[in-house]
Amino acid sequence: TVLSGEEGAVFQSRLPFGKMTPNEEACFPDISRSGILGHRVFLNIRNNLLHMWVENPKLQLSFRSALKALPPPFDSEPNLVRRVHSFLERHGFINFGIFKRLVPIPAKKLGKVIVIGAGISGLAVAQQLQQFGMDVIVLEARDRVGGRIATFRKNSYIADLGAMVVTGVYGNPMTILSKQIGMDLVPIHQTCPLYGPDGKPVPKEKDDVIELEFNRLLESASYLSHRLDFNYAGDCPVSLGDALEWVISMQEMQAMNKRAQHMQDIIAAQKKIIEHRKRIKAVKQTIDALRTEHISMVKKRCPKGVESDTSYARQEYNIRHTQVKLEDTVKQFKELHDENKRMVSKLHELEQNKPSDVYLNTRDRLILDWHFANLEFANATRLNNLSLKHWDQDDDFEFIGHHTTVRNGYSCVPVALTENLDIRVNSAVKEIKYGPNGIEIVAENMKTSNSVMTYKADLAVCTLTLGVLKVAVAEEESQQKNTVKFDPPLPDWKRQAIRRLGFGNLNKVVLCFDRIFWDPNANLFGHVGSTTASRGEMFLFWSISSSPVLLALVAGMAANIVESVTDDVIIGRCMSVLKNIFGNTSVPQPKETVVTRWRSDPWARGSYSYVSVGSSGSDYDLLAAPVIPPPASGQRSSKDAEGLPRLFFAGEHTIRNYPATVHGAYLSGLREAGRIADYYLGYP
Ligand code: HUF
Repeated sequence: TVLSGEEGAVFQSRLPFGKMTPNEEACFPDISRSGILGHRVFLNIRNNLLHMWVENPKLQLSFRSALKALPPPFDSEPNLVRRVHSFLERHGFINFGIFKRLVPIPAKKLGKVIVIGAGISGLAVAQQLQQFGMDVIVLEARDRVGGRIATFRKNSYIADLGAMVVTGVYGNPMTILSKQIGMDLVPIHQTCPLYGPDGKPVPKEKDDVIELEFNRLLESASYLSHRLDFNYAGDCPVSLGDALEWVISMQEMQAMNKRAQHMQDIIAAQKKIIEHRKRIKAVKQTIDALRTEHISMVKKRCPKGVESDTSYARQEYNIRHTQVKLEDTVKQFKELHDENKRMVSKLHELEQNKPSDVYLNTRDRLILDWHFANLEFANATRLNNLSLKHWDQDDDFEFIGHHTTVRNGYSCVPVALTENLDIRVNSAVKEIKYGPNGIEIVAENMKTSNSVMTYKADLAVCTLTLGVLKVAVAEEESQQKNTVKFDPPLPDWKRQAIRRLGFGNLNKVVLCFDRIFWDPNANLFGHVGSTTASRGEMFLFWSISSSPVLLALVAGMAANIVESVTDDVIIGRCMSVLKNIFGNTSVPQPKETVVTRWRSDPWARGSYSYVSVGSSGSDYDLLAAPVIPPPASGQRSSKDAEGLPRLFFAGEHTIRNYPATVHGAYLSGLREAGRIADYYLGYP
């Protein structure tokens, strides 16, 4: 219920319902200072407007229609309503995406922008700036839009080669886009049966136990980092992988200690039994002696009246006394004998319940490795590359609600976002020159080789992937021929952040069959690899299409290795994994196949960013920060132009709270459009 109505709309917009954000306070200093009543009026207007937009995102929420729909008394302050409306529009809280316009975009353009890259972030920033009245051109090196959103379509087969999952519904801008665009969102059934290296199903109970252990290991690693501040080994920052292996070796040591303790317990129990048996033997000897004595006494017994009464009484007393002693000793013997039995059975029990001398046996370790592979998939890199302290710094910003896939292919989103934009595909940017008076972009036409175009504009938005930026910086430093050259070179703080933050890899193998031979009710199934090193190789299969298509994931170390192997070999590997699970005769030859190679892709150079060892969340902020050109030497620039940023950055690697995602990239585009408008169009 919290997630519906006005409160739901505010939650969907990632804003606090009853509070102004720091950004709002900065943009509305008068309200911020005005006390509780002023705050209430502001929040009521803001929340009402958000509600109107979220309820009907297919239609522009114009200032006029908003004012008309506002309940009294909030409609009595049109000036404030106008300011709140402009604020929400500029910062991408309302009127974003694809919707029917009520107010036409002004014909007179307010400045010229080049957007580099037609991925989701480039398209978002271009759409926003165009509706703010700027003149926008998008330059894209590929022959298509979408970048790392890429859908394979052939006959009835559909498969996403890049982004595939909309991770969470509430707060996700993709939820609004899905209402505007025909996105066929289908929730994923998260249950994932596992098959062992031998192809046999891993029992659910076993899988649950190992998953619990996996979570415990992660908790221990987090404890090491956040409670014990074990984040450096000497001068070197520690990786998540190091910490996990360290905790595992501690567990192994503990297992060995437990086993040693157990052996000692057995030896102690055996010693006790030996001592006990000695006592039994002694008691037995006492019994024998007493019995002999008693028999001899009885044999020598004189009848009454032969001796004196006193002697007779002593004789009878001695016989009786010996008999009692004998009976007591026999009783003691029996007790000792019973105790011996108890001790022996305890020893047997101990011997039979030997603790394992290893923390995990080979099979269990491989199942644990499967979970590590899954984590390597989520982070697009080996665990040894992830910063122990910061790898999950964005966890608190995960959206709630189910995860969905886009059944009609994710590319429907970037394609829809091209509406009314001037996009030049096949235009590979080679040079980005920026100065106090504007920018100049040199782009090569990929279709007609050697044909070069120069574009001039007031500013540029660079959405080149972090992988491409890394290559550009490395080439610049080694003075190699540049893929993309920045002129002047990017400032040192930017270059260092580019170097520090990680850019990972993840690959997919698409297999299109003529029939389904797997469980049609499961969206996922896992395959446990036969070695730790190969744990990421086809470790997970997805079945999310309405046609018989399987998607195999190649993550971690295997993601890079696979890129140097031919398609035939990779498909062959997939087929042998599937035949191992479903049987030779059940698995037909695929009709179509695709293998991705995101690291080798010159326009991506990897899959998505991660917080590498030595990096932190603040590197995302540095990557987002615009660049102000150094003052031009010898060139004249107007006073106003000096100190004005000309180079802006968007993309999944520039958004600290939502990195490595489509929604993050999209939000980074909205953010930059707001920032550019604030600089170039003034405050609303
Ligand atoms: O690469 P982009 O799409 O980056 P983005 O906008 O930050 O979105 O756009 C950059 C553009 C491209 O179009 C390039 O061709 C172009 O710049 N370009 C140039 C150029 N060099 C490059 N243009 C002109 N001149 C030049 N010189 C790979 C991947 C990603 C995800 C998943 C799986 C795989 C295999 C599943 C997944 C997911 C998500 C998911 C990440 C997003 C990415 C976003 C970036 N996923 N995200 N759910 N991603 O695991 O939300 O399931 O794809 O963050 O698309």
